[in-house]
Amino acid sequence: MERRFRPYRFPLSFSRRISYFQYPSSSKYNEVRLRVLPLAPTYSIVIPAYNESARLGATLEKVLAYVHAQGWDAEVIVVNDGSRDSTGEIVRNFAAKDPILKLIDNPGNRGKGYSVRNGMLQAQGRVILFSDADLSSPIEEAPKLLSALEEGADIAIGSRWLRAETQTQRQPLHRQLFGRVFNLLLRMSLGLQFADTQCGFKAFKRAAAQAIFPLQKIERWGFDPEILFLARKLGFKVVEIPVLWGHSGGARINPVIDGAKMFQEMLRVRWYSIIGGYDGARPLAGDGRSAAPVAGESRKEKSA
Ligand SMILES: Nc1nc2c(ncn2[C@@H]2O[C@H](COP(=O)(O)OP(=O)(O)OP(=O)(O)O)[C@@H](O)[C@H]2O)c(=O)[nH]1
Ligand SMILES: [Mg+2]
Repeated sequence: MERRFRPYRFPLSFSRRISYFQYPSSSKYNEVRLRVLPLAPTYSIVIPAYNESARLGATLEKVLAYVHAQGWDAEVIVVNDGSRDSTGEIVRNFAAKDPILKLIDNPGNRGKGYSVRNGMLQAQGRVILFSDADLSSPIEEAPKLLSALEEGADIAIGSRWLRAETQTQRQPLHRQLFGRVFNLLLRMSLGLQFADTQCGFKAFKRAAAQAIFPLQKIERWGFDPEILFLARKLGFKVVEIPVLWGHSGGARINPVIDGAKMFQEMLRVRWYSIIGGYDGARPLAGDGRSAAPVAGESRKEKSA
């Protein structure tokens, strides 16, 4: 018997969907495209915020104005860490006027480490940067970190101590001393050879963030050394970049109490690594979105 080729007929709903792709001018096509292929922004800026009502308004104004002035295709995410003041409301008010701003609410006050992880894992950008809400490092410093990623690093961390003269407003002496002792202990306990692990201004390529943050266990102040420890374990390239930094005051960290907790957290990181708590850690296979965008990739620059 002669065998005739019969084209396979897709079920109706599916074939309809295909046809939307064949007719890109139809409005149905755009509907489907947005649902099936959500467009990821180039940059995500994550800002952890706990009781930041006094300074968050000014910070959001600066960050949003800067992002728009640069023409960046970006999202800004504030992670509200169970604030008891009007932090959430401030973000909602700004977000009503600017859709690139998003609010994530933690389930109560969980710490800066938890907040950063929550934001980093929900961020959609190809590069994800986190910054303290007090903008101790001005947002205008971001291109320094982004350039380092373009040049091949997976992670670029702001540093206040690589060139100490970049500190426009120094911390009080006791905080500087505490920071240096902490750094020494980090070198001894985790072998981390960075001048400054604690600067709240760090940028990650998406693949690095997606590999590291799911493994993070430390939820409070000691999370920075843990993510740097994990970055080394997973073989990511980390570079330290001197950035401008001005101490903003407020003194919400107690060097003695928080210092003791951070030391305990360092030992926990060492302990977890000994008992295999971070095993199974594998860099994610390239998801096609891991490459650092180049400056020319922002929408404005593209169309210019
Ligand atoms: N203090 C505090 N900050 C948190 C918490 N969760 C998230 N954060 C955010 O973590 C960032 C750093 O907090 P800061 O209080 O500025 O800490 P710091 O810069 O190390 O210390 P200061 O010298 O007091 O500014 C800010 O964006 C906070 O809003 C928390 O539970 N407590
Ligand atoms: Mg601060």
